[in-house]
Amino acid sequence: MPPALTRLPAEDSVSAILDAYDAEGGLIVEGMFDRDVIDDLSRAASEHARAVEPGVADQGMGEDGKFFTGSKTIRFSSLGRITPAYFDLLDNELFATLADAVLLPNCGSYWVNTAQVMFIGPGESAQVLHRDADNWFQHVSPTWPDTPEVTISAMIALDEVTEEVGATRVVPGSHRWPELEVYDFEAETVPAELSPGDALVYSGKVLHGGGANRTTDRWRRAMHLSFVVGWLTPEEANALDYAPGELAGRSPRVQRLLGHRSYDPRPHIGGGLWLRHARPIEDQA
Ligand SMILES: O=C(O)CCC(=O)C(=O)O
Ligand SMILES: [Fe+2]
Repeated sequence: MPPALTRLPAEDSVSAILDAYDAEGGLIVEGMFDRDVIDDLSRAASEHARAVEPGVADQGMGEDGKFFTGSKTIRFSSLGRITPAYFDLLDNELFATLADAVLLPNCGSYWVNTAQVMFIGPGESAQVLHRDADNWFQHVSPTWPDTPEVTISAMIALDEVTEEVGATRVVPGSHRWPELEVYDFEAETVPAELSPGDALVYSGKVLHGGGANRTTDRWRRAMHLSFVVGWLTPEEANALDYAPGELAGRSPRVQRLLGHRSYDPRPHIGGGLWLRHARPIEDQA
């Protein structure tokens, strides 16, 4: 097995965290999210999960889609609809600092790609190894392996996440492998074991996948939150979850992350490309 992923406390320096991220393609940040925010999300997610059948999040592809998302796994999004603690998660300062450092060299701003509860059920098999940036394959394929970073992800523990219940498996260093398309199901992986509030923060370029749940009666209770550069379309149509004005009391960052602000390419080029319309647009923060 390759060496375990680097684990650093959230209080460590941003440069130490970014160095580990660059070197391995991901790391574990301990205590990244406030415990009260995590407890709130955990409660709301568990309650909502009772109404969700395992395997229904099949990417609209039936059995073929479950190959990726799991047939014994509960997944759902639109998390701001189940608890406002989600907005606190989006305002997390350390994740903002890391995402700024990784993504802002390549965009004027970024937004939420997807935020999903991912509860891996007893007996679920391991997810296929993949790179999250392959969502935008037309960007990744011609530029690999020097692909500019377009997405950063976090797997956030809502409960103890052990290897046995299906901790995310990561192939450290695979963000730099010369070959993009790797179908090696035997690749050497390490599990990202987490306590509540810890996060696996990883590059869209690193190979990883959900682990098998080898228990008969316990769930892998975690969630995923990822950002993508503002010039690419996210996996989820997040903006539709909130009516116009509904995010007025939230921070400008939350409004932007959820698609309630225009894209401004500055400082890379020119100015905002939007025009004044019949409806007032937001002032730029
Ligand atoms: O459930 C996990 O640990 C990882 C899930 C994942 O990587 C994905 O669905 O893109
Ligand atoms: Fe993934």
